[in-house]
Amino acid sequence: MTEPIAVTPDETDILIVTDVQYDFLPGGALAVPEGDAVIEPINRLARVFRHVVLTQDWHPAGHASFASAHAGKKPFEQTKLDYGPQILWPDHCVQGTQGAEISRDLHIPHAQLVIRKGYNPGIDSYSGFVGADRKTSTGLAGYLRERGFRRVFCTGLALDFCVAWTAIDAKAAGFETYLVEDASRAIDNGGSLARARQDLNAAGVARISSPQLAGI
Ligand code: VGL
Ligand code: ZN
Repeated sequence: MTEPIAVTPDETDILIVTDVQYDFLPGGALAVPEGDAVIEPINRLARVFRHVVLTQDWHPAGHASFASAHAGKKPFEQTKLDYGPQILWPDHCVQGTQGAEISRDLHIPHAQLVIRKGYNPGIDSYSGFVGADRKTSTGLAGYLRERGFRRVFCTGLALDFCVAWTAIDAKAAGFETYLVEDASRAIDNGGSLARARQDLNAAGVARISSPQLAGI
């Protein structure tokens, strides 16, 4: 998509900033390559959007998505949980730790909601909307609907996991959904970025870059 998109700070547009937390930034437990490159474009976008929601990966110690919780398993290997296949990660974003904090370099004092996700010990949640069991809702779709938003613009970390799943679920919930790629970076493990882009296209999420947004 290359046409400009008119974004005025419209009452029906919302920016979602996913998981810009120290554990996903350089030096963090699950550092996303160039993860810190999202901060400047997100700050620029946030100056234009009147409405912003943040998500925060928020796991209890010993979470089922941690390789350390499965004997003999290493990070980035797969296992099977009750709800299906699960990639195993290094311990990250443990509740109350510094690594789980949202970066102080984000300047979004007007953000209106922080959705925490992945707090259920046995269920991962890449998406800001629904857990990996595809049943446990965070309530975000209801919140956005009740406030009358129509278009959702997704940014943050990581493009191929939490940002992609959040965008796909936003679209499935009925919102016109955009993923702003220059305001996002990927883990890209085992072809995950190419797969995510296919899934985003198939879902009808528009992949855009922030210069396409008029007024940014
Ligand atoms: C994420 C892996 C595990 C993400 C969260 O924010 O993309 N990825 N937990
Ligand atoms: Zn996580």
